[in-house]
Amino acid sequence: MAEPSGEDTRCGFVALIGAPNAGKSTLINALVGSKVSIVSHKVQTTRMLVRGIAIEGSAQLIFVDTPGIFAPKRRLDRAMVTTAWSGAHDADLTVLLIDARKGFDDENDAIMNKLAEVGGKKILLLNKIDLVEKETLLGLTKSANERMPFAATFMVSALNGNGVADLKTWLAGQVPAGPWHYPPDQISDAPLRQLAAEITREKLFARLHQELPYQSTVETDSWKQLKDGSIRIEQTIYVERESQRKIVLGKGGQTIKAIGAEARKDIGELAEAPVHLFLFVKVREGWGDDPERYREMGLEFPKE
Ligand SMILES: Nc1nc2c(ncn2[C@@H]2O[C@H](COP(=O)(O)OP(=O)(O)OP(=O)(O)O)[C@@H](O)[C@H]2O)c(=O)[nH]1
Ligand SMILES: [Mg+2]
Repeated sequence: MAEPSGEDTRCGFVALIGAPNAGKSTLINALVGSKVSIVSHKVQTTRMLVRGIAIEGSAQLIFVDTPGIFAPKRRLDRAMVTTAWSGAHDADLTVLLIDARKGFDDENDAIMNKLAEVGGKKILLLNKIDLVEKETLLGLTKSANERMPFAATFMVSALNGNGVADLKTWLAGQVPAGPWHYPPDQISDAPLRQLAAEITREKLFARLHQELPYQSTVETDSWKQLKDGSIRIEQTIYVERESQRKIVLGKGGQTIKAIGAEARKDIGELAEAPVHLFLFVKVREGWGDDPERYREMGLEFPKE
C-alpha cells in the first residue's frame, strides 16, 4: 500500500483509556486487524503503552492502548496508571471505554473526574454490547453525556467486531490533516522481541492464578536468526519467590512446557518463521522495585 500523495492525508493519535478489563486491548486489535496487544480475562493485563497503527482512507490512525486505570497500590501499579494517563494527555483524541455490563461504578466515576482535565476531544465508547440490553445502553449514554461533553458516543462489541468499522471511519474524519507518521504497512511500533515477551506473558496470565501473574514479568534475552531461516529465542520469566518458580515450572515441568508451546506458536506466526523458544524461570525478589525491569517494559520508574 502506498501513502496517498498530496495534501489531503490525515494522521493522529487516538488513546484508548478505561478501567482494567474494559476491553481496550481487544478493541485495539480489532481496529488494527491484527494482534498488537495481549488480552486476558484477568484485570490489569496491559502494563505499558502499546501503539497499533491502522489506515482508513487517507488517514493513518495511531491507536494507543493503555494500562487499565484503577486505584494503584504497588509501585508497578502506580507506574501503569501514570502511563495510562500520559497516553491520554499526548493524544489528539481520547476514547473512554466503559464495560457496558458494569456501567458507572466507583472506578469509572473516578476516571470521569480525571478525564475532565485531559485536553482534546473525548469520545464515549460503550463496549461489550453483546452482553447487555439496549435500554441499559441508552441509559448509560444519557447519564455520561450529562456529566461531560463527549464529542460522540459509540456502542460496540470489540469481541465480535460490531460497530468497530463505524468507529474507525468516524475517527478517520477527526484526526488532524498532516503526513503519516509511519510507513503504510506498519501495524505496531514495538520491536518483535518485545511483542514476543508480551505473548509469553499472555500465556502466563491465562495459565496462572491469584497473585502469580501480577508478580511475574517476561523479558526476551536473545533473538537469533539461524541459517535454516528459523529463529532461536531465549526468554526469562521473573517471579518473586522460589515457591512461585515451582508453580511456573509445574509438576515435571508440565506448566512451563505448555506455556512455551502456546507462546512458540503465536511468536512463530508473528515472526513468520519457525521458532525455537527457550524459557527460563528466575527468582528475582523485589523485581517490582527494580528500575531495570521498568526500563525493559518502557515504564517510568516511580520514585516511591
Ligand atoms: N463479551 C465481550 N467480552 C469482551 C469484549 N471486549 C473484550 N472482552 C473480554 O474482556 C476481557 C478483557 O479484555 P481486554 O481487552 O484484555 O481488556 P483491557 O481493557 O485491555 O484490560 P487491562 O489491560 O487489564 O486494562 C477479555 O476476556 C476479553 O475477551 C466484548 O465486546 N464483549
Ligand atoms: Mg489491556
